[in-house]
Amino acid sequence: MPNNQNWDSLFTHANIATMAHGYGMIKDGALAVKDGSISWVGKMSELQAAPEALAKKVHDARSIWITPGLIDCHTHLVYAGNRAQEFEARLNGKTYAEIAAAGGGILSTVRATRAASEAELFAQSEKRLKALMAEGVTTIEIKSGYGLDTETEIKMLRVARALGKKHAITVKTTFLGAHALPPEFTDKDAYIDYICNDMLPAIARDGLADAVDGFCETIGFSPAQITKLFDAATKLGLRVKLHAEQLSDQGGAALAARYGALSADHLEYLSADGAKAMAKAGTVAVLLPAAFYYLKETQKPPMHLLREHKVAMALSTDCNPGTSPITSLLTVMNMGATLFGLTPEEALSGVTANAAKALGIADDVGTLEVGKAADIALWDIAHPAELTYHVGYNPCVGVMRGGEFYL
Ligand code: DI6
Ligand code: FE
Repeated sequence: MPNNQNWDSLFTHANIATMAHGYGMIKDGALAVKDGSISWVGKMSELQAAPEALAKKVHDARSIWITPGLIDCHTHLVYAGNRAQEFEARLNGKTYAEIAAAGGGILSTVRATRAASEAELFAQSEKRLKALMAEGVTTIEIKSGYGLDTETEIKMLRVARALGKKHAITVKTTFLGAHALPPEFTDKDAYIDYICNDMLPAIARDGLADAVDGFCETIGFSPAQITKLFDAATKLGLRVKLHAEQLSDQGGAALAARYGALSADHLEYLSADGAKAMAKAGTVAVLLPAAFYYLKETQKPPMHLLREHKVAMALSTDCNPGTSPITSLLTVMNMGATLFGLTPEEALSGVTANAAKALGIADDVGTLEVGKAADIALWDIAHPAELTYHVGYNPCVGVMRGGEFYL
């Protein structure tokens, strides 16, 4: 593409990891932005005129690295309260089952989330969002699932949408009514019917959910119940995804694949058949090493199967108050490497190109290619592997989202 256009801004002398096919490195590169989109990317030596003649604003990146803005594609970021005391009780010897029997666990977050006003819920969730954004996150998925009644599920999704309106971040929302059985129900089938006939139509009517998720597990919902949920979602034109094979092999990944799911998430107990089905359907594997870490799990996702069948792998925080109270996607990249064996290149693909695929927005974001949104993160690092290498150190020195500069 000729580069004699009238660009809005131009980064010069940058090291660029486009993330189109692995790192897609361009050393001493340039990246141009026009009307909120990437309008040119290449080597400095390919620029056809002096930078000042090509763009209104020129930013000399002085060897800073540029990557796509990071994408956190699986979070339960919107909730009220926290479960630090439950965490402490577990370290003092109480089991998760004992805590749940005493009214703790997911249901304690449900109580707090139901009791919180929309403004309180927004304020508490916003703090977590800001922590993620400080590390270059420009797109986030946020699930409901701590309301478990129509009113509170809607409140959560409205808060998620409002966070995206106020802040320089794209928010994709997911309806997770099928997260746990609410206290008003004793029968899981009856609750699934309530979701399909009441909650889901109301949420779809208001355009509050971009996708539908469920928790397929013995302590969650059965494959037959998830099938009902997916039928209802599909009828309403909503894409699906699934918490699958986290604690046992329920055949959830293959079920998700049959419905053309965007992703199947967790996958510690994924079978070879599940991996094959995902590969065939183009369903992304979303790996959540922080939940694995907090739960002190020992069974790792079968990386060899995912690689053998070429299933795209994404990485995400699973930010939630019970099993993954973490707001650092960079730390999750490190955990993906140290706990699951992802290479730093796979880890970075997992929070950019493949995370975009997991959200069905790979045409818009996830790589630095002409025509995609100018969502970019700037890093004071010498090599992109550093993003996976450090823990507790944030080298993010700037963020551009949709062509606007932040930080
Ligand atoms: N799997 C999990 O690990 C979390 N939800 C899910 O479906 C747990 C959420 C919580 O304990 O609050
Ligand atoms: Fe989750």
